[in-house]
Amino acid sequence: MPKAAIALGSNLGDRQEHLSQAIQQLSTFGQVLAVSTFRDTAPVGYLDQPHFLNGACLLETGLTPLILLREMLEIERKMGRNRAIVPQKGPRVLDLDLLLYDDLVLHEHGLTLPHPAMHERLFVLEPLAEIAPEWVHPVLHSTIAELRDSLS
Ligand code: PH2
Ligand code: MG
Ligand code: MG
Repeated sequence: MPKAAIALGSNLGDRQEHLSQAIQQLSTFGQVLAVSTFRDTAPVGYLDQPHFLNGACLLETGLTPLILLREMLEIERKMGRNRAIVPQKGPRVLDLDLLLYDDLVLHEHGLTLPHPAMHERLFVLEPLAEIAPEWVHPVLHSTIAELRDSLS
C-alpha cells in the first residue's frame, strides 16, 4: 500500500485541536502509521501573523495522490479554512500539505511531488525527520534527516 507524508499547520484558534482533528479525519482514508510531535514555530515568509503549530504524519492509503490531495483540501474546508480570504499566505485554521507519496515525482493538476518547498522549511523537515528520517527525497536523493541537518 502506498505511503504519504503530510505536513500539518495551524495558527488560528485552538491549534492543537485543529491538528488532532485533521489526523482523525485523515485516518478515515487509510492507516496513520506515525504522528510527529507538534511544535510552536515562528511564521516564515509572510511574517505578520501568529506563530504556527506544525507537525507531520505518515499515512498508508489506497487513495491516489490527486484524490488524497482533494480529500485533504476538503478536510481544510470542513475545518473552516476559507481560501477566498486574503492574504493567501496569511493565518489559517488548518493547512495540510502533501509532501511525499512513495518515491513519486510528478507535476500535474495543481499537484507537485515532492512538495516543491519542503526541503527549504525547517518547520516541515524537523517534524518529518522525527517519523521518517531515512525516507529519501526522490529528486534531491538525500534523506529527510540529511535535508534537515543541512538547514539547521
Ligand atoms: N506555512 C506557510 C507559510 N509560513 N510558517 C510556519 N512557521 N509554519 C507554517 O506552516 C507556514 C509558515 C504557508 O503554508
Ligand atoms: Mg503550507
Ligand atoms: Mg497548503
